[in-house]
Amino acid sequence: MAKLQAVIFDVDGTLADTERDLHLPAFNAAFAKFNLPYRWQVAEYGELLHTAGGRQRIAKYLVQQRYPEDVPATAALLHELKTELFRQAVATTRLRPRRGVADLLRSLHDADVRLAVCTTGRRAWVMPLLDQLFGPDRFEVVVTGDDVTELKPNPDGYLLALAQLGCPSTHVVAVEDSANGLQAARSAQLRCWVVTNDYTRDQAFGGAAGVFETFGRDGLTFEIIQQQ
Ligand code: XBP
Ligand code: MG
Repeated sequence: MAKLQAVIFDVDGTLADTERDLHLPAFNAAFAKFNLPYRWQVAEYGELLHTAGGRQRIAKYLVQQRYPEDVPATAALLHELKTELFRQAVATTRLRPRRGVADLLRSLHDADVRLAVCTTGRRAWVMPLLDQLFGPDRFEVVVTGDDVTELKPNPDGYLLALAQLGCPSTHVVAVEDSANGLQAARSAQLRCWVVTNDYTRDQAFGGAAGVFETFGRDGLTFEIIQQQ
């Protein structure tokens, strides 16, 4: 088996459970500040999450709601506001990684396996979130939704992360939480381990190297990833 050289982690839902309690309230706060009547509910947001990218998610919703004004321009403004509100939430909330993630990162680092991130999220909040969760500069490469035109399930983010790592895809694995993320990693010719969460548990994960509900003893571990 090829020696594992790097692991590329997804952020939302994988490194931390950020969607229900952080992203969702930020979207609703942006709607409220715009005096729009929209308020996404927890279950409804699970469906909306099938659209990667907050701006794209808002635009699709505005179209569904037959919003009468300029949808692309309004979605962009709403998403800029949401991104700032989310950045503020990250700065003022005590956040924790998913259980088992910190140990996994430590084991990979101790085994000289390089760490990278590939997320759809915006860099403005991704960097402070990663710093708060894991300390500064824990990830050698961080690819965000700002760095590519096409978002997951398109593979461009993972292809850029591989290029910046300078590693062949045969020596790198991805860790994701969603079908969108798995498809993006697989399209970049990456083996991909999936750790689900409440929002993604019922999605289809064909082609995954393995699907777990957690990290750590009963779930995805360093030993399992090492076996490649
Ligand atoms: C999940 C996403 C993101 C977040 C919201 O990203 O699809 O859009 O839901 O973040 P990941 P933005 O690839 O890390 O799972 O509003 O910044 O897009
Ligand atoms: Mg995710």
